[in-house]
Amino acid sequence: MATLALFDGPRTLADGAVWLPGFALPDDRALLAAVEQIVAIAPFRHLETPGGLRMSVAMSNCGACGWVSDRRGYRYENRDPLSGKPWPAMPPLFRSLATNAAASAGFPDFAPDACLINRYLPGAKLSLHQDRDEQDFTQPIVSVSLGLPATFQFGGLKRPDPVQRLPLIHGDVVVWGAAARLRFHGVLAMKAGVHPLLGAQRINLTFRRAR
Ligand code: MD3
Ligand code: FE
Repeated sequence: MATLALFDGPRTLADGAVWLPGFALPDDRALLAAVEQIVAIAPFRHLETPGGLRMSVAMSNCGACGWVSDRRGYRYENRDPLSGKPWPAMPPLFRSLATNAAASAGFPDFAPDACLINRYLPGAKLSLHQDRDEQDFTQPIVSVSLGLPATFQFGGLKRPDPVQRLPLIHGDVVVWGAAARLRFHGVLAMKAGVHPLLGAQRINLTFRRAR
């Protein structure tokens, strides 16, 4: 008897951007349990932008270094500024999911040292931006979406370039490398809803090689 396929193969969204619909579905419960363990040590917090605004997305990190923002700027730090302790280790499942996804998208050597964990409650958004705080832009970024659906905005290499809208749902993984690596992107304000596993939230994991 045939089983239901959870993952129907990579799809190219744009040069360098590969969408793996449902790639993380088999691991969703284990991923969520690992997030809960991480945020018990390094809680979600609303970072301040260099301009003094409070981000609507709440963030934490795991791995050797983590992304932070404050009045002094955006950067990677080896320690959680809230506790002064190293960020929680990257769980083996996170690392294997990210490296397997990257390999499926044509990046066999991806070795992430940072995982930023973004939590969106209804109303939270991420304005159009580029990810430029990493050392090596030849390394991709792998994103994993869990929970409520989001409308992702995928623009060009300049802020005013036209923006595509893409629905990202629970279990989707996208690998953003090569020509897509420095494209502007963002997330529209989250709509209210309830996801059967995560409740009224979306969690996004972004795996990066920061250093
Ligand atoms: C395209 N996060 O944390 S993931 C971020 O859903 C971020 O939380 C969003 O943008 C989120 O920086 C989007 C998708 C993503 C991540 C990095 C990219 C798309 C990207 C880098 C280059 C191009
Ligand atoms: Fe980003």
